[in-house]
Order: sequence, then structure tokens, then C-alpha cells
Amino acid sequence: MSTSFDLMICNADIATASDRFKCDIGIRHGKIAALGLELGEAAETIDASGLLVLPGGIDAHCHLDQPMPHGLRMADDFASGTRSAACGGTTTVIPFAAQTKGGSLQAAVDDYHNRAAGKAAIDYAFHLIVTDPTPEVLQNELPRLIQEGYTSFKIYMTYDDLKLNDHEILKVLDVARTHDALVMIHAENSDCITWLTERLASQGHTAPKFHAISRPMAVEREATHRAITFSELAGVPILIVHVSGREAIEQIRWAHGRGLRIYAETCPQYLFLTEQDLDADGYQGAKCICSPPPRDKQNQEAVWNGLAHNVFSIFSSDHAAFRYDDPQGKKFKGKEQAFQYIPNGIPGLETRLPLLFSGGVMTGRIDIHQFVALTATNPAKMYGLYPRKGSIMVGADADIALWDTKRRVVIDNGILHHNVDYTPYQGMEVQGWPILTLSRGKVVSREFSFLGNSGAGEFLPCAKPMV
Ligand code: DUC
Ligand code: ZN
Ligand code: ZN
Repeated sequence: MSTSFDLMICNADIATASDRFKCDIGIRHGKIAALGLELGEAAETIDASGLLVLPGGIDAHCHLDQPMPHGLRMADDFASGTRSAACGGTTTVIPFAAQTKGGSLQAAVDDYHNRAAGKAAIDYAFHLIVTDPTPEVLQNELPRLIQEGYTSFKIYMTYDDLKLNDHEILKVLDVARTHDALVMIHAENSDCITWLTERLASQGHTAPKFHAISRPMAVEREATHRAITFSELAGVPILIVHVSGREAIEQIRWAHGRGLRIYAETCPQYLFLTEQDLDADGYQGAKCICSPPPRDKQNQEAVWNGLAHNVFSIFSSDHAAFRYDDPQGKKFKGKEQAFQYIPNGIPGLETRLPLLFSGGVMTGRIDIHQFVALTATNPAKMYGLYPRKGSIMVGADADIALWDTKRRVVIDNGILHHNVDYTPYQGMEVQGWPILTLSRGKVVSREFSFLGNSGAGEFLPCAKPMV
């Protein structure tokens, strides 16, 4: 029997979250149609000899073209953000449709579809951000949107324009329990940050480094514990996003010890940056301002340890990029701002996978299966995209990255494809880079060049989370 494929990846050394095996991959109509040897003819062939073949990454926490208050503007829209993601081995992104206070969730979803359509180069789903849980939102909108494929939502315990109070958080968790959705929680204590910020401001402190001092670990630890308590009371699993260090990890381990279903995510900034980076010359520290802030070397080690020991299920970028030299970015209104007015967020879509691969897999801190689980399989399962996304198996979308594990790359903003005028990882050397990425069987990047098409990405309605 002769089988014909659109594309064959030959001699593939494949790693998934559970297995490692060598075979050819036959791709037809954008899907993996066969895994095996001597599969037959294909219109095109890619020889993967000497390369490692992994599922394309899923960046399950990134902010693209999210409407901003006060005339700020995110650097990356769906075109530049997904272009950058593709060149870093990522084939699915899940950014956020954010409700405005006083607005409806549906309006946020409609607006966000308009921002994505015709621009995304890789597939995408949406999380919701719930900022105004009115009775209408809780009783009607959220349950309906969950049924329509928006099955995860982020809520904030800080930021005046986003935060919910404890009572509101419990009501949102109750909806998630009733309708099988997953709530992602940004855990920092808002009032503590306000008080510390006021105190620093009254002492005349303005430099970027005071951002970290205004949001110390205790602020995150307290909110993490409170979020865990809410999850316990509401009887629903939660996912604590962007965990930055030891004391929050201790709370999560404590919850695990009690049998609570607390999931956790961390990000590259908590492995590769420290608060020292916020104290760079002049105003340069603004480039590394994000929340929670990067901590210190000991906390980096604690996060590595948490990755190695499966405290974390997901590794995302939290890409929330603002240009540095830009009146709508870090130099808001064209000038150097006091720390509390500098927009929070850093770029990371393209460097997420190479940084973790180099710092984690190449050093032996995590194995290749943990890498795939953290960056692709677990996010696919937890956000209802599995088995279409997140692994290499027959029937899945042919979202595949070919890695040159010997390639040494010095990260330089010039090789990246985002629309940001800096990278916080400038000058860092990594070993291992995804040198070819396929999205539904089409080459979207090769050797640091973007070869995809804006608009080729499709929206993915999400099934119920597997948690
Ligand atoms: N913190 C967030 O909570 N979101 C985006 C960026 C940031 O630093
Ligand atoms: Zn957040
Ligand atoms: Zn975020």
C-alpha cells in the first residue's frame, strides 16, 4: 500500500512528556497522520538527522495587544507576538481578553477577536480576565462563555484597575467549580504594596530598583496563602501564576501536603533575572520591571528546585512587553518615571524555550520529558487543548519544533522578532535553539527567520480543563 503525505520528517529523534523514540513523521492536511518507519511517499521531506524533535511550545500566559489605561500601549500585537513566538519554537499562545470595570466580558472577547483575526501566525486561544464580577457576569456571561470555549480566567489580587476583593474572588471561584473552569490567580497583596509604595515615595525614592522593594516576597507569600485558602473554601482547584521564589513555593508545597489541588506556574524572569537587574545604570532597570519582581540567586535556586520536583505544572513567559524608549512604554509620556508609574511587564515569548532548555535540560536540572511537560503538554491539558495540541501523536496537529541541541546562541535583541527595542536577556549565551518550527504542518520559522503568514493562525475554543 502506498501512502502519500504532504510532508515527511525523516529520522526524527522525538521526545514527548513521557517517551523518547526514533521514527519518521508523516503529515497530512496539517495533522500527524503516521509515526513509523518506511511510511511511503511524501510531497516534501525534511531530514531531522542530528536534531531533537519536540512538540511545539504552548505559551499559556502572554499579553498581546491588551488594551491599556492612560495611553500606554503594549509593544506586541498578534502579528509581532506570534511571529516572535514561532521563531522561539512556540506554536500556540494563550493571551487574555480582559474585561474593563463596568464593561461586559462579551465585549472584551469580541474586541479581542478583532485584534487577533488576520494577524496571528500561529494558533491561539483566549483566557478571560475577570475584573468586574457583577451578578450578570457570574450568573450568565461566565457560564455561557465557558460553554463556548473560554474555560480559564485570570483574576488579580492587586492593580487598582484589575483587582478583586476577597468576597469577589470567592464568588468567581464558585462559578469555576460549578462549571468546571480553571482560575489563574495573580497573588500579591494590594494594600501592602500601596503602603510600602507610599512609604518609599514619601522618602523620595523613585528609581526602578524600588519596584522590587515595594513588592517583597512577603507580599506574594501572604497572597499565595490567601488564594490557597480560598481554593480550599470554594472546593475548586486554582493555578497560581508567575510564582517568583521560595516563600510562595513553601505555601504551595504546604497546600500539596494537605492534598489541596493547587497548581503553579513560573516564568524565565524568576530563573534568569534578579532584583539587581532593576538597579542597572540610570533608568535601564525599568527594562526588567515586572510583577512579581525578580528576586535573588537563592530564590532562583528555589524555583529551579520547584521545577525539578514538579511543584510547577506550567512554564510560561508572561510576555507583557513595553518598548523602553517610547512615550507609550517604559518612558511613559517621554520621560523617566518614578518606579510606581513604570508599566509592569517584560518581553519573553521568543526566549522562553531556549532559556529553559539551556538552563534546565542542558545542565541536567530537569530532564527533556519535564521540559516538554512544562512547556507544551501540561498547558495543553490544563487549558483544554489536548490532544489536539501539546504532544506528538497520530491525530494531533503537526505543531513541531526541531531543535539543534548543540547550537550556541548569544541572545541579542537583533535576532529576535518581537516589536520591542530590548530584551532583558541581552548577552546571555544559551545552548540549544529551535531551528525549524512547523505550525499545522507548515514551516513558520527556520534558522532565525520568520517564514509564516500573518492570519494563518486559527482560534482554538478550549475544552474543560483536565485538572
Ligand atoms: N505582571 C502582570 O501581572 N501581568 C503582566 C506583566 C506583569 O509584570
Ligand atoms: Zn499577573
Ligand atoms: Zn500576566
